[in-house]
Amino acid sequence: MVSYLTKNIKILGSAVSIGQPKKGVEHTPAVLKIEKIEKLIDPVKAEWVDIVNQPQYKIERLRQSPIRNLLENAKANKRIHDAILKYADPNDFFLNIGGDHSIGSSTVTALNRVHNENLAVIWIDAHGDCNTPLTSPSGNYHGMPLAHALGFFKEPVYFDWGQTIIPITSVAMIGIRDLDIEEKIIMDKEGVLYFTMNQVRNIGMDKVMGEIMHKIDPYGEKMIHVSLDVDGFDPTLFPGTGTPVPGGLNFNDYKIFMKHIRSIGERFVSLDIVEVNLEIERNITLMNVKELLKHTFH
Ligand SMILES: [Mn+2]
Repeated sequence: MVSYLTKNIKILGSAVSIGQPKKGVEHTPAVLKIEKIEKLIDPVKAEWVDIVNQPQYKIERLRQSPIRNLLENAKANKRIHDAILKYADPNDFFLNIGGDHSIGSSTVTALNRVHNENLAVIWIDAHGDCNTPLTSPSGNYHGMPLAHALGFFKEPVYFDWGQTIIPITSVAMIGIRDLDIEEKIIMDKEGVLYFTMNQVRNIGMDKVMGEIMHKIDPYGEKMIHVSLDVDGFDPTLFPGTGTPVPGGLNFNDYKIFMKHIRSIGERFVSLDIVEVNLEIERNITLMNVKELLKHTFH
């Protein structure tokens, strides 16, 4: 079987922190570029293509719309969506380095276009990211990107960059352990497939992934994107993240996860790594970002 590892790997930085209130997460692409992660991934085939910056903004303390800093979020997402359409080639592997998870709505919808609307998505996260502007307690867009990409925003959709809606049957989530009450009601009503940490511990990652692949890719023909929020992992491994929740995934879980991903070969097409905030904690987090890259690309 051909592996995704034979492809050229394009790395895009999404230097965005506008989806949540903590500064620092927007600097991660520049730091990882200085750290030369492309050499660690593949000294020959991996290269940075660009770093997309967010617009100037001042965090809206008083929420002026159901989405805090609505216009700046819209602008940042459009820039990332456009950059992916510009740089992503369906024959390459596309690695997107955030930034907070607000970029997830534009990465999955843009990559869905790149792959002829044949993309399935595995979303690793402690949170549901399925709030709508009307249910979100905080108004922070990084808690809403999956709801947006799945078309859960009712009129108005607030902003739209020509994205395609991802079908709900093509999405699964792993690592969930902190859902807001109304968010959980939406996820259950709409039928989002998600596995909580309790389920991962009870039935094991091997079985979780078996069920996920069977559900989101029953005929073995979808392209697979992984949107990896490092808060899906345990905060002892990634303390440098904005909204940590105890009791997350470990590297043994990730190895088993990657065993399933490897088995789909070249249909593993893209990965987001988001919510790495090295200004909250640097040493352990940076070391484990590199560990994560090793487990993914070697
Ligand atoms: Mn997230």
